[in-house]
Amino acid sequence: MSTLVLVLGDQLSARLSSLDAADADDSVVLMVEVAEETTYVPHHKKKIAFLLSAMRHHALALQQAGWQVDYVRLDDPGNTGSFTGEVARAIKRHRPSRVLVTHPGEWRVLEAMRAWQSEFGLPVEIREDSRFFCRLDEFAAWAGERRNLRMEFFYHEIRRKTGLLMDNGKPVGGRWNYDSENRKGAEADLLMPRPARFTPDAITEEVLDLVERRFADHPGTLRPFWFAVTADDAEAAMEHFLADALHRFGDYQDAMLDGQPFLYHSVLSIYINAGLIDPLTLCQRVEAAYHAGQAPLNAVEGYIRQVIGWREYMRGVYWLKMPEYRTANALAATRKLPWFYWSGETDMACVKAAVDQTLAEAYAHHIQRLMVTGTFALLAGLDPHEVHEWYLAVYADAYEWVELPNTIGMSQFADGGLLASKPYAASGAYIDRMSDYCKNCRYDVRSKTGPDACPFNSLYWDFLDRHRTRLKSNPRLGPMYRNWDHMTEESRAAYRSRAAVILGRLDRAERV
Ligand code: FAD
Ligand code: DLZ
Ligand code: SF4
Repeated sequence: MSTLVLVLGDQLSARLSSLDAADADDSVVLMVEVAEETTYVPHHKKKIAFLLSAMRHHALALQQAGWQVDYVRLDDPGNTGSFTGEVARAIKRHRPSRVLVTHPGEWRVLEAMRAWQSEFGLPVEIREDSRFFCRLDEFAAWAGERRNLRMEFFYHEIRRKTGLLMDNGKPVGGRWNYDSENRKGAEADLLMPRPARFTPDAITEEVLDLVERRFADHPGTLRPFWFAVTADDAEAAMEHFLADALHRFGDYQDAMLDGQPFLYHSVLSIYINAGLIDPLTLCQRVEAAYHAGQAPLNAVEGYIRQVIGWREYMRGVYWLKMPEYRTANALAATRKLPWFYWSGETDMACVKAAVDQTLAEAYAHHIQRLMVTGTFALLAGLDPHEVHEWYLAVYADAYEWVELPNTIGMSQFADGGLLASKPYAASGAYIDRMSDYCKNCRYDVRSKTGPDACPFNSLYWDFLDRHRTRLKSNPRLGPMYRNWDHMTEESRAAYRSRAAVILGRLDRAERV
Protein backbone atom coordinates (compact mmCIF):
# COMPACT_ATOMS: atom_id res chain seq x y z
CA MET A 1 0.00 0.00 0.00
CA SER A 2 1.53 3.33 -0.92
CA THR A 3 -0.73 6.10 0.39
CA LEU A 4 -2.32 6.72 3.75
CA VAL A 5 -5.07 9.39 3.47
CA LEU A 6 -6.12 10.90 6.79
CA VAL A 7 -9.69 12.26 6.65
CA LEU A 8 -10.63 14.50 9.60
CA GLY A 9 -14.02 14.83 11.25
CA ASP A 10 -14.83 18.08 9.42
CA GLN A 11 -13.72 16.71 6.05
CA LEU A 12 -16.76 14.54 5.37
CA SER A 13 -17.13 15.65 1.74
CA ALA A 14 -17.59 13.44 -1.30
CA ARG A 15 -14.94 15.53 -3.10
CA LEU A 16 -11.86 16.24 -1.01
CA SER A 17 -8.41 17.36 -2.24
CA SER A 18 -6.62 14.55 -0.36
CA LEU A 19 -8.85 11.84 -1.85
CA ASP A 20 -8.71 13.44 -5.29
CA ALA A 21 -4.93 13.00 -5.23
CA ALA A 22 -5.04 9.34 -4.17
CA ASP A 23 -5.77 6.12 -6.00
CA ALA A 24 -8.46 3.96 -4.35
CA ASP A 25 -6.65 0.78 -5.43
CA ASP A 26 -3.44 1.76 -3.71
CA SER A 27 -4.53 3.70 -0.60
CA VAL A 28 -5.99 3.31 2.85
CA VAL A 29 -8.26 6.03 4.19
CA LEU A 30 -7.71 6.57 7.91
CA MET A 31 -10.46 8.07 10.08
CA VAL A 32 -9.95 8.33 13.84
CA GLU A 33 -12.13 9.16 16.80
CA VAL A 34 -9.69 10.64 19.31
CA ALA A 35 -10.02 11.89 22.88
CA GLU A 36 -7.95 15.00 22.22
CA GLU A 37 -10.45 16.29 19.65
CA THR A 38 -13.46 15.51 21.81
CA THR A 39 -12.07 17.25 24.90
CA TYR A 40 -9.69 20.10 23.92
CA VAL A 41 -12.65 22.23 24.89
CA PRO A 42 -15.68 20.70 26.62
CA HIS A 43 -17.74 20.30 23.45
CA HIS A 44 -21.53 20.19 23.71
CA LYS A 45 -22.81 16.60 23.85
CA LYS A 46 -24.86 17.08 20.66
CA LYS A 47 -21.78 18.34 18.81
CA ILE A 48 -19.71 15.28 19.71
CA ALA A 49 -22.60 12.95 18.83
CA PHE A 50 -23.12 14.70 15.50
CA LEU A 51 -19.45 14.51 14.52
CA LEU A 52 -18.89 10.90 15.57
CA SER A 53 -22.07 9.65 13.94
CA ALA A 54 -21.43 11.63 10.75
CA MET A 55 -17.85 10.23 10.67
CA ARG A 56 -19.11 6.65 11.03
CA HIS A 57 -21.67 7.16 8.26
CA HIS A 58 -19.08 8.78 6.02
CA ALA A 59 -16.68 5.86 6.50
CA LEU A 60 -19.40 3.53 5.19
CA ALA A 61 -20.06 5.83 2.23
CA LEU A 62 -16.34 5.85 1.37
CA GLN A 63 -16.24 2.04 1.54
CA GLN A 64 -19.24 1.84 -0.76
CA ALA A 65 -17.42 4.17 -3.15
CA GLY A 66 -14.54 1.66 -3.30
CA TRP A 67 -12.10 2.97 -0.68
CA GLN A 68 -10.39 0.78 1.89
CA VAL A 69 -11.15 2.51 5.20
CA ASP A 70 -9.32 1.96 8.47
CA TYR A 71 -11.66 3.41 11.11
CA VAL A 72 -10.54 3.79 14.73
CA ARG A 73 -13.30 4.14 17.31
CA LEU A 74 -12.98 6.11 20.51
CA ASP A 75 -13.20 2.98 22.66
CA ASP A 76 -10.92 0.79 20.53
CA PRO A 77 -8.15 -0.81 22.60
CA GLY A 78 -4.84 0.91 22.02
CA ASN A 79 -6.40 4.19 20.80
CA THR A 80 -3.73 6.75 21.71
CA GLY A 81 -6.21 9.63 21.77
CA SER A 82 -4.50 11.98 19.30
CA PHE A 83 -4.16 12.45 15.54
CA THR A 84 -0.38 12.10 15.81
CA GLY A 85 -0.58 8.91 17.86
CA GLU A 86 -3.14 7.35 15.52
CA VAL A 87 -1.23 8.23 12.36
CA ALA A 88 1.88 6.67 13.96
CA ARG A 89 -0.03 3.45 14.72
CA ALA A 90 -1.58 3.38 11.22
CA ILE A 91 1.88 3.77 9.61
CA LYS A 92 2.99 0.66 11.53
CA ARG A 93 -0.12 -1.24 10.40
CA HIS A 94 -0.07 -0.26 6.71
CA ARG A 95 3.55 0.75 5.96
CA PRO A 96 2.61 3.51 3.47
CA SER A 97 5.18 5.37 1.40
CA ARG A 98 3.44 8.73 1.94
CA VAL A 99 0.70 10.43 3.96
CA LEU A 100 -1.89 12.70 2.34
CA VAL A 101 -4.19 15.07 4.15
CA THR A 102 -6.37 18.07 3.29
CA HIS A 103 -5.39 21.29 5.12
CA PRO A 104 -7.06 21.19 8.58
CA GLY A 105 -9.33 23.88 9.98
CA GLU A 106 -7.29 24.63 13.11
CA TRP A 107 -3.83 26.00 13.67
CA ARG A 108 -2.95 23.55 16.45
CA VAL A 109 -3.73 20.59 14.13
CA LEU A 110 -1.68 22.09 11.30
CA GLU A 111 1.26 22.54 13.68
CA ALA A 112 1.07 18.88 14.67
CA MET A 113 0.89 17.80 11.00
CA ARG A 114 3.88 19.90 10.05
CA ALA A 115 6.01 17.83 12.44
CA TRP A 116 4.94 14.48 10.97
CA GLN A 117 7.33 14.34 8.03
CA SER A 118 10.42 14.37 10.22
CA GLU A 119 8.72 12.45 13.03
CA PHE A 120 7.64 9.56 10.80
CA GLY A 121 10.39 9.73 8.17
CA LEU A 122 8.10 9.75 5.13
CA PRO A 123 6.59 12.43 2.89
CA VAL A 124 3.52 14.15 4.31
CA GLU A 125 1.55 16.23 1.81
CA ILE A 126 -0.90 18.80 3.19
CA ARG A 127 -3.15 19.80 0.29
CA GLU A 128 -5.13 23.03 -0.08
CA ASP A 129 -8.77 22.67 1.03
CA SER A 130 -10.59 23.18 -2.28
CA ARG A 131 -14.01 23.31 -0.62
CA PHE A 132 -13.54 27.06 -0.12
CA PHE A 133 -14.00 29.75 -2.78
CA CYS A 134 -10.85 31.66 -1.87
CA ARG A 135 -7.42 30.06 -1.55
CA LEU A 136 -5.36 31.19 1.45
CA ASP A 137 -2.65 32.73 -0.76
CA GLU A 138 -5.36 34.65 -2.68
CA PHE A 139 -6.71 36.03 0.57
CA ALA A 140 -3.23 37.01 1.76
CA ALA A 141 -2.67 38.81 -1.56
CA TRP A 142 -6.03 40.60 -1.25
CA ALA A 143 -5.28 41.62 2.35
CA GLY A 144 -1.84 42.88 1.30
CA GLU A 145 -0.75 45.75 3.43
CA ARG A 146 -4.29 46.91 4.34
CA ARG A 147 -4.43 47.95 8.00
CA ASN A 148 -8.15 47.31 8.31
CA LEU A 149 -9.79 44.54 6.38
CA ARG A 150 -13.41 45.03 5.34
CA MET A 151 -15.62 42.18 4.26
CA GLU A 152 -17.70 44.12 1.73
CA PHE A 153 -14.91 44.59 -0.85
CA PHE A 154 -13.75 41.02 -0.44
CA TYR A 155 -17.33 39.87 -1.03
CA HIS A 156 -17.54 41.73 -4.36
CA GLU A 157 -14.41 39.89 -5.48
CA ILE A 158 -15.93 36.51 -4.68
CA ARG A 159 -19.20 37.45 -6.41
CA ARG A 160 -17.19 38.26 -9.53
CA LYS A 161 -15.09 35.11 -9.19
CA THR A 162 -18.05 32.74 -8.76
CA GLY A 163 -20.48 34.61 -11.02
CA LEU A 164 -23.15 34.21 -8.32
CA LEU A 165 -25.89 36.85 -8.68
CA MET A 166 -23.98 38.55 -11.49
CA ASP A 167 -25.41 39.90 -14.71
CA ASN A 168 -22.88 40.85 -17.39
CA GLY A 169 -20.27 41.82 -14.81
CA LYS A 170 -22.79 43.84 -12.72
CA PRO A 171 -24.59 42.75 -9.55
CA VAL A 172 -28.10 41.43 -10.20
CA GLY A 173 -30.63 44.11 -9.25
CA GLY A 174 -28.02 46.88 -9.54
CA ARG A 175 -26.76 46.77 -5.93
CA TRP A 176 -24.22 44.52 -4.26
CA ASN A 177 -25.85 44.53 -0.86
CA TYR A 178 -29.46 44.64 0.38
CA ASP A 179 -28.66 44.52 4.10
CA SER A 180 -30.57 47.72 4.83
CA GLU A 181 -33.79 45.82 3.99
CA ASN A 182 -32.96 42.99 6.36
CA ARG A 183 -33.70 44.45 9.78
CA LYS A 184 -37.38 43.82 10.43
CA GLY A 185 -38.67 42.67 13.80
CA ALA A 186 -40.55 39.35 13.62
CA GLU A 187 -43.80 38.15 15.11
CA ALA A 188 -44.49 34.52 15.91
CA ASP A 189 -47.16 32.95 13.76
CA LEU A 190 -48.50 29.46 13.44
CA LEU A 191 -46.71 28.85 10.17
CA MET A 192 -43.16 29.47 11.40
CA PRO A 193 -40.74 27.12 9.63
CA ARG A 194 -38.72 24.59 11.62
CA PRO A 195 -35.49 22.99 10.47
CA ALA A 196 -35.77 19.45 9.13
CA ARG A 197 -35.42 16.85 11.89
CA PHE A 198 -34.12 13.30 11.46
CA THR A 199 -34.73 10.19 13.55
CA PRO A 200 -31.50 8.59 14.80
CA ASP A 201 -30.66 5.25 13.12
CA ALA A 202 -28.84 2.37 14.84
CA ILE A 203 -25.41 3.91 14.21
CA THR A 204 -26.46 7.22 15.76
CA GLU A 205 -28.13 5.45 18.70
CA GLU A 206 -24.87 3.63 19.44
CA VAL A 207 -23.00 6.95 19.36
CA LEU A 208 -25.61 8.58 21.60
CA ASP A 209 -25.07 5.82 24.19
CA LEU A 210 -21.31 6.35 23.95
CA VAL A 211 -21.63 10.11 24.42
CA GLU A 212 -24.03 9.64 27.33
CA ARG A 213 -21.52 7.32 29.05
CA ARG A 214 -18.29 9.09 28.25
CA PHE A 215 -19.17 12.79 28.14
CA ALA A 216 -21.73 13.07 30.94
CA ASP A 217 -19.87 16.06 32.38
CA HIS A 218 -19.90 18.02 29.08
CA PRO A 219 -22.41 20.84 28.62
CA GLY A 220 -25.72 20.53 26.83
CA THR A 221 -28.63 18.20 26.35
CA LEU A 222 -28.07 15.14 24.18
CA ARG A 223 -31.63 14.02 23.44
CA PRO A 224 -33.76 14.53 21.48
CA PHE A 225 -31.05 14.31 18.82
CA TRP A 226 -32.32 15.40 15.43
CA PHE A 227 -29.36 16.48 13.28
CA ALA A 228 -28.75 14.98 9.86
CA VAL A 229 -25.63 12.80 9.90
CA THR A 230 -25.37 11.87 6.21
CA ALA A 231 -24.91 13.93 3.06
CA ASP A 232 -28.33 12.76 1.79
CA ASP A 233 -30.12 13.95 4.92
CA ALA A 234 -28.15 17.21 4.98
CA GLU A 235 -29.29 17.79 1.40
CA ALA A 236 -32.87 17.14 2.53
CA ALA A 237 -32.37 19.75 5.28
CA MET A 238 -31.14 22.19 2.63
CA GLU A 239 -34.15 21.56 0.39
CA HIS A 240 -36.42 22.01 3.39
CA PHE A 241 -34.86 25.41 4.11
CA LEU A 242 -35.13 26.50 0.47
CA ALA A 243 -38.80 25.62 0.36
CA ASP A 244 -39.88 26.80 3.81
CA ALA A 245 -37.72 29.64 5.11
CA LEU A 246 -35.43 31.22 2.51
CA HIS A 247 -38.05 33.64 1.21
CA ARG A 248 -38.17 35.40 4.59
CA PHE A 249 -34.53 34.89 5.58
CA GLY A 250 -33.67 38.48 4.64
CA ASP A 251 -36.57 40.25 6.29
CA TYR A 252 -36.07 38.54 9.64
CA GLN A 253 -32.33 37.93 9.60
CA ASP A 254 -31.72 40.15 12.65
CA ALA A 255 -34.92 39.34 14.56
CA MET A 256 -35.16 37.40 17.82
CA LEU A 257 -38.26 35.86 19.38
CA ASP A 258 -38.73 34.11 22.69
CA GLY A 259 -39.33 30.38 22.18
CA GLN A 260 -38.25 30.54 18.49
CA PRO A 261 -34.65 29.38 18.34
CA PHE A 262 -34.41 29.11 14.54
CA LEU A 263 -36.78 31.70 12.99
CA TYR A 264 -36.02 31.88 9.25
CA HIS A 265 -32.37 30.82 9.55
CA SER A 266 -31.12 27.85 7.59
CA VAL A 267 -29.47 25.91 10.46
CA LEU A 268 -27.09 24.50 7.85
CA SER A 269 -23.70 25.70 9.17
CA ILE A 270 -23.40 22.44 11.12
CA TYR A 271 -23.50 20.49 7.85
CA ILE A 272 -21.55 22.94 5.69
CA ASN A 273 -18.66 23.10 8.15
CA ALA A 274 -18.41 19.32 8.54
CA GLY A 275 -18.42 18.88 4.75
CA LEU A 276 -21.87 17.35 4.31
CA ILE A 277 -23.11 20.29 2.20
CA ASP A 278 -21.02 21.87 -0.54
CA PRO A 279 -21.25 25.69 -0.21
CA LEU A 280 -21.18 26.27 -3.99
CA THR A 281 -24.08 23.86 -4.59
CA LEU A 282 -25.98 25.54 -1.76
CA CYS A 283 -25.45 29.03 -3.18
CA GLN A 284 -26.40 27.89 -6.68
CA ARG A 285 -29.64 26.40 -5.31
CA VAL A 286 -30.35 29.66 -3.47
CA GLU A 287 -29.71 31.69 -6.63
CA ALA A 288 -31.97 29.35 -8.63
CA ALA A 289 -34.76 29.97 -6.09
CA TYR A 290 -34.48 33.69 -6.89
CA HIS A 291 -34.59 33.18 -10.65
CA ALA A 292 -37.59 30.87 -10.21
CA GLY A 293 -39.41 33.62 -8.33
CA GLN A 294 -39.46 31.61 -5.08
CA ALA A 295 -37.48 34.10 -2.96
CA PRO A 296 -36.85 37.85 -3.14
CA LEU A 297 -33.47 39.40 -3.85
CA ASN A 298 -32.93 40.75 -0.32
CA ALA A 299 -33.22 37.19 1.05
CA VAL A 300 -31.10 35.55 -1.62
CA GLU A 301 -28.36 38.17 -1.72
CA GLY A 302 -28.28 38.27 2.09
CA TYR A 303 -27.91 34.51 2.29
CA ILE A 304 -25.25 34.21 -0.39
CA ARG A 305 -23.30 37.07 1.23
CA GLN A 306 -23.14 35.14 4.50
CA VAL A 307 -21.75 32.06 2.79
CA ILE A 308 -19.36 33.42 0.16
CA GLY A 309 -18.63 36.67 2.00
CA TRP A 310 -18.53 36.34 5.77
CA ARG A 311 -17.68 32.67 5.94
CA GLU A 312 -14.75 32.91 3.54
CA TYR A 313 -13.57 36.21 4.96
CA MET A 314 -13.45 34.77 8.50
CA ARG A 315 -11.35 31.87 7.28
CA GLY A 316 -8.99 34.22 5.46
CA VAL A 317 -8.51 36.38 8.55
CA TYR A 318 -7.91 33.32 10.75
CA TRP A 319 -5.09 31.91 8.67
CA LEU A 320 -3.62 35.35 7.99
CA LYS A 321 -3.40 36.29 11.66
CA MET A 322 -2.77 33.07 13.54
CA PRO A 323 -1.24 32.24 15.95
CA GLU A 324 -1.20 35.77 17.51
CA TYR A 325 -4.92 36.20 16.85
CA ARG A 326 -5.82 33.58 19.43
CA THR A 327 -4.43 35.64 22.32
CA ALA A 328 -5.44 39.09 21.05
CA ASN A 329 -6.93 41.23 23.82
CA ALA A 330 -6.86 44.84 22.59
CA LEU A 331 -9.32 46.03 25.25
CA ALA A 332 -7.38 44.29 28.06
CA ALA A 333 -10.52 42.51 29.27
CA THR A 334 -9.88 40.13 32.15
CA ARG A 335 -13.17 39.37 33.90
CA LYS A 336 -13.95 35.66 34.28
CA LEU A 337 -16.77 34.17 32.22
CA PRO A 338 -19.80 34.08 34.56
CA TRP A 339 -21.18 30.68 35.39
CA PHE A 340 -24.55 31.50 33.79
CA TYR A 341 -22.97 31.06 30.35
CA TRP A 342 -22.90 27.34 31.21
CA SER A 343 -26.12 27.11 33.18
CA GLY A 344 -28.53 29.78 31.92
CA GLU A 345 -29.06 30.90 35.54
CA THR A 346 -29.54 34.62 34.99
CA ASP A 347 -32.43 37.06 35.32
CA MET A 348 -31.61 38.69 31.98
CA ALA A 349 -34.34 37.18 29.80
CA CYS A 350 -32.41 37.70 26.55
CA VAL A 351 -29.23 36.03 27.80
CA LYS A 352 -31.20 33.25 29.45
CA ALA A 353 -33.08 32.52 26.20
CA ALA A 354 -29.85 32.43 24.17
CA VAL A 355 -28.00 30.22 26.66
CA ASP A 356 -30.94 27.88 27.33
CA GLN A 357 -31.48 27.19 23.65
CA THR A 358 -27.74 26.81 23.13
CA LEU A 359 -27.62 24.15 25.83
CA ALA A 360 -30.69 22.44 24.36
CA GLU A 361 -29.79 22.59 20.65
CA ALA A 362 -26.07 23.45 20.34
CA TYR A 363 -27.40 26.28 18.16
CA ALA A 364 -28.15 29.98 18.38
CA HIS A 365 -28.57 32.23 15.40
CA HIS A 366 -26.16 34.99 14.51
CA ILE A 367 -27.84 37.92 16.25
CA GLN A 368 -28.17 35.96 19.48
CA ARG A 369 -24.46 35.10 19.35
CA LEU A 370 -23.42 38.62 18.38
CA MET A 371 -25.85 40.98 20.10
CA VAL A 372 -26.87 39.04 23.23
CA THR A 373 -24.17 36.74 24.64
CA GLY A 374 -21.46 38.52 22.62
CA THR A 375 -22.47 42.09 23.47
CA PHE A 376 -22.91 41.24 27.15
CA ALA A 377 -19.39 39.75 27.22
CA LEU A 378 -17.97 42.82 25.46
CA LEU A 379 -19.71 45.34 27.74
CA ALA A 380 -18.84 43.40 30.91
CA GLY A 381 -15.16 43.14 29.90
CA LEU A 382 -15.05 39.33 29.93
CA ASP A 383 -11.72 37.72 29.08
CA PRO A 384 -11.96 37.19 25.29
CA HIS A 385 -10.07 33.92 25.50
CA GLU A 386 -12.64 32.47 27.91
CA VAL A 387 -15.41 33.82 25.69
CA HIS A 388 -13.75 32.18 22.67
CA GLU A 389 -13.50 28.81 24.42
CA TRP A 390 -17.18 29.01 25.32
CA TYR A 391 -18.30 29.64 21.73
CA LEU A 392 -15.99 26.91 20.47
CA ALA A 393 -17.42 24.41 22.95
CA VAL A 394 -21.14 25.00 22.83
CA TYR A 395 -22.01 25.33 19.12
CA ALA A 396 -22.26 22.29 16.89
CA ASP A 397 -20.89 24.31 13.95
CA ALA A 398 -17.84 25.61 15.84
CA TYR A 399 -14.31 25.06 14.54
CA GLU A 400 -11.59 27.54 15.35
CA TRP A 401 -11.12 28.85 11.77
CA VAL A 402 -14.65 30.32 11.77
CA GLU A 403 -15.42 30.73 15.47
CA LEU A 404 -12.25 32.59 16.50
CA PRO A 405 -12.49 35.57 14.09
CA ASN A 406 -16.20 35.86 14.80
CA THR A 407 -15.52 35.97 18.55
CA ILE A 408 -12.17 37.74 18.85
CA GLY A 409 -12.70 40.11 15.93
CA MET A 410 -16.36 40.71 15.21
CA SER A 411 -17.87 40.20 18.65
CA GLN A 412 -15.22 41.18 21.21
CA PHE A 413 -13.20 43.78 19.25
CA ALA A 414 -10.17 42.09 20.80
CA ASP A 415 -8.19 42.52 17.55
CA GLY A 416 -8.49 46.29 17.98
CA GLY A 417 -10.63 46.79 14.87
CA LEU A 418 -8.83 44.75 12.24
CA LEU A 419 -12.03 42.97 11.26
CA ALA A 420 -14.93 45.16 12.43
CA SER A 421 -15.19 48.92 11.95
CA LYS A 422 -16.58 49.41 15.45
CA PRO A 423 -17.35 47.33 18.53
CA TYR A 424 -20.78 45.69 18.54
CA ALA A 425 -21.73 47.52 21.73
CA ALA A 426 -25.41 48.31 22.28
CA SER A 427 -27.78 49.14 25.10
CA GLY A 428 -30.98 47.24 25.93
CA ALA A 429 -32.86 49.37 23.39
CA TYR A 430 -31.36 47.36 20.52
CA ILE A 431 -32.51 44.04 21.99
CA ASP A 432 -35.94 45.54 22.72
CA ARG A 433 -36.27 46.72 19.12
CA MET A 434 -35.24 43.40 17.58
CA SER A 435 -36.95 40.95 19.98
CA ASP A 436 -39.78 40.36 22.44
CA TYR A 437 -37.47 39.28 25.28
CA CYS A 438 -37.79 42.48 27.31
CA LYS A 439 -41.54 41.97 27.85
CA ASN A 440 -40.89 39.06 30.18
CA CYS A 441 -37.71 40.22 31.83
CA ARG A 442 -37.18 40.91 35.54
CA TYR A 443 -35.28 44.04 34.40
CA ASP A 444 -36.83 47.15 32.89
CA VAL A 445 -35.33 48.02 29.53
CA ARG A 446 -36.48 51.64 29.80
CA SER A 447 -34.88 52.13 33.19
CA LYS A 448 -31.30 53.37 32.92
CA THR A 449 -29.78 53.40 36.37
CA GLY A 450 -32.27 52.30 39.06
CA PRO A 451 -32.20 48.94 40.87
CA ASP A 452 -34.36 47.32 38.16
CA ALA A 453 -32.52 48.90 35.24
CA CYS A 454 -31.55 46.65 32.35
CA PRO A 455 -27.85 45.78 32.86
CA PHE A 456 -27.08 46.42 29.19
CA ASN A 457 -27.98 50.13 29.63
CA SER A 458 -25.43 51.13 32.24
CA LEU A 459 -22.79 48.68 31.01
CA TYR A 460 -23.04 50.25 27.55
CA TRP A 461 -22.12 53.74 28.73
CA ASP A 462 -19.59 52.42 31.21
CA PHE A 463 -17.93 50.49 28.37
CA LEU A 464 -17.65 53.62 26.20
CA ASP A 465 -16.36 55.59 29.16
CA ARG A 466 -13.78 52.94 30.13
CA HIS A 467 -12.40 52.73 26.58
CA ARG A 468 -12.59 56.38 25.70
CA THR A 469 -8.89 56.75 24.91
CA ARG A 470 -8.96 53.95 22.35
CA LEU A 471 -12.43 54.48 20.87
CA LYS A 472 -13.10 58.22 20.92
CA SER A 473 -11.58 58.83 17.49
CA ASN A 474 -13.67 56.08 15.86
CA PRO A 475 -15.94 58.08 13.52
CA ARG A 476 -18.85 55.69 14.05
CA LEU A 477 -18.74 56.27 17.82
CA GLY A 478 -18.35 60.04 17.70
CA PRO A 479 -22.10 60.74 18.19
CA MET A 480 -22.21 58.43 21.22
CA TYR A 481 -19.30 60.23 22.89
CA ARG A 482 -20.99 63.55 22.18
CA ASN A 483 -24.18 62.23 23.89
CA TRP A 484 -22.14 61.11 26.88
CA ASP A 485 -20.39 64.46 27.10
CA HIS A 486 -23.72 66.30 27.00
CA MET A 487 -25.06 64.36 29.99
CA THR A 488 -24.92 65.95 33.41
CA GLU A 489 -22.13 64.78 35.68
CA GLU A 490 -24.85 63.37 37.95
CA SER A 491 -26.23 61.16 35.12
CA ARG A 492 -22.79 59.92 34.22
CA ALA A 493 -22.09 59.10 37.86
CA ALA A 494 -25.40 57.20 38.09
CA TYR A 495 -24.50 55.09 35.04
CA ARG A 496 -21.05 54.37 36.47
CA SER A 497 -22.39 53.36 39.84
CA ARG A 498 -25.13 51.10 38.40
CA ALA A 499 -22.50 49.45 36.16
CA ALA A 500 -20.25 48.98 39.19
CA VAL A 501 -23.10 47.18 40.98
CA ILE A 502 -23.58 44.77 38.06
CA LEU A 503 -19.86 44.16 37.57
CA GLY A 504 -19.43 43.67 41.34
CA ARG A 505 -22.14 41.00 41.27
CA LEU A 506 -20.38 39.25 38.41
CA ASP A 507 -17.09 39.34 40.31
CA ARG A 508 -18.70 37.90 43.44
CA ALA A 509 -20.48 35.23 41.34
CA GLU A 510 -23.85 36.59 42.46
CA ARG A 511 -26.97 36.32 40.35
CA VAL A 512 -27.39 38.98 37.68
P1 FAD B 1 -27.84 31.39 8.60
O1 FAD B 1 -28.27 32.60 9.33
O2 FAD B 1 -28.86 30.59 7.91
O3 FAD B 1 -26.70 31.86 7.58
C1 FAD B 1 -26.34 31.11 6.44
C2 FAD B 1 -24.93 30.62 6.46
O4 FAD B 1 -24.04 31.71 6.33
C3 FAD B 1 -24.51 29.91 7.74
O5 FAD B 1 -24.90 28.56 7.71
C4 FAD B 1 -23.00 30.10 7.71
O6 FAD B 1 -22.37 29.09 6.95
C5 FAD B 1 -22.82 31.42 7.01
N1 FAD B 1 -22.57 32.51 7.96
C6 FAD B 1 -23.45 33.43 8.41
N2 FAD B 1 -22.83 34.35 9.19
C7 FAD B 1 -21.54 33.98 9.26
C8 FAD B 1 -20.40 34.49 9.93
N3 FAD B 1 -20.45 35.61 10.69
N4 FAD B 1 -19.25 33.82 9.81
C9 FAD B 1 -19.16 32.71 9.07
N5 FAD B 1 -20.20 32.17 8.40
C10 FAD B 1 -21.37 32.80 8.49
N6 FAD B 1 -20.46 30.33 12.47
C11 FAD B 1 -19.98 29.09 12.32
O7 FAD B 1 -20.22 28.46 11.29
N7 FAD B 1 -19.23 28.51 13.30
C12 FAD B 1 -18.94 29.15 14.46
O8 FAD B 1 -18.26 28.60 15.32
C13 FAD B 1 -19.44 30.47 14.64
N8 FAD B 1 -19.18 31.15 15.79
C14 FAD B 1 -19.67 32.42 15.93
C15 FAD B 1 -19.34 33.12 17.09
C16 FAD B 1 -19.80 34.41 17.26
C17 FAD B 1 -19.43 35.19 18.50
C18 FAD B 1 -20.60 35.01 16.27
C19 FAD B 1 -21.09 36.40 16.43
C20 FAD B 1 -20.92 34.32 15.12
C21 FAD B 1 -20.45 33.02 14.93
N9 FAD B 1 -20.74 32.29 13.75
C22 FAD B 1 -20.22 31.03 13.60
C23 FAD B 1 -21.46 32.91 12.64
C24 FAD B 1 -22.99 32.67 12.63
O9 FAD B 1 -23.52 33.02 13.87
C25 FAD B 1 -23.34 31.24 12.26
O10 FAD B 1 -22.70 30.88 11.06
C26 FAD B 1 -24.83 31.06 12.07
O11 FAD B 1 -25.51 31.46 13.22
C27 FAD B 1 -25.14 29.61 11.75
O12 FAD B 1 -26.53 29.38 11.72
P2 FAD B 1 -27.32 29.15 10.36
O13 FAD B 1 -26.71 28.02 9.61
O14 FAD B 1 -28.76 29.06 10.71
O15 FAD B 1 -26.99 30.48 9.60
C1 DLZ C 1 -14.77 18.40 16.67
C2 DLZ C 1 -14.25 17.01 16.52
C3 DLZ C 1 -14.55 16.05 17.48
C4 DLZ C 1 -15.45 16.34 18.64
N1 DLZ C 1 -14.05 14.79 17.40
C5 DLZ C 1 -13.27 14.45 16.34
C6 DLZ C 1 -12.70 13.15 16.23
O1 DLZ C 1 -12.85 12.30 17.09
N2 DLZ C 1 -11.97 12.88 15.13
C7 DLZ C 1 -11.75 13.80 14.14
O2 DLZ C 1 -11.11 13.47 13.13
N3 DLZ C 1 -12.24 15.04 14.26
C8 DLZ C 1 -12.99 15.39 15.32
N4 DLZ C 1 -13.47 16.65 15.45
C9 DLZ C 1 -13.11 17.63 14.39
C10 DLZ C 1 -11.67 18.11 14.55
O3 DLZ C 1 -11.55 18.78 15.80
C11 DLZ C 1 -11.29 18.99 13.37
O4 DLZ C 1 -11.17 18.19 12.25
C12 DLZ C 1 -10.00 19.71 13.60
O5 DLZ C 1 -10.15 20.63 14.63
C13 DLZ C 1 -9.54 20.46 12.35
O6 DLZ C 1 -10.50 21.41 11.96
FE1 SF4 D 1 -32.20 41.75 28.03
FE2 SF4 D 1 -32.35 44.13 29.25
FE3 SF4 D 1 -34.34 43.32 27.68
FE4 SF4 D 1 -33.91 42.13 30.03
S1 SF4 D 1 -34.52 44.24 29.72
S2 SF4 D 1 -34.35 41.12 28.07
S3 SF4 D 1 -31.69 42.19 30.17
S4 SF4 D 1 -32.25 43.76 27.06
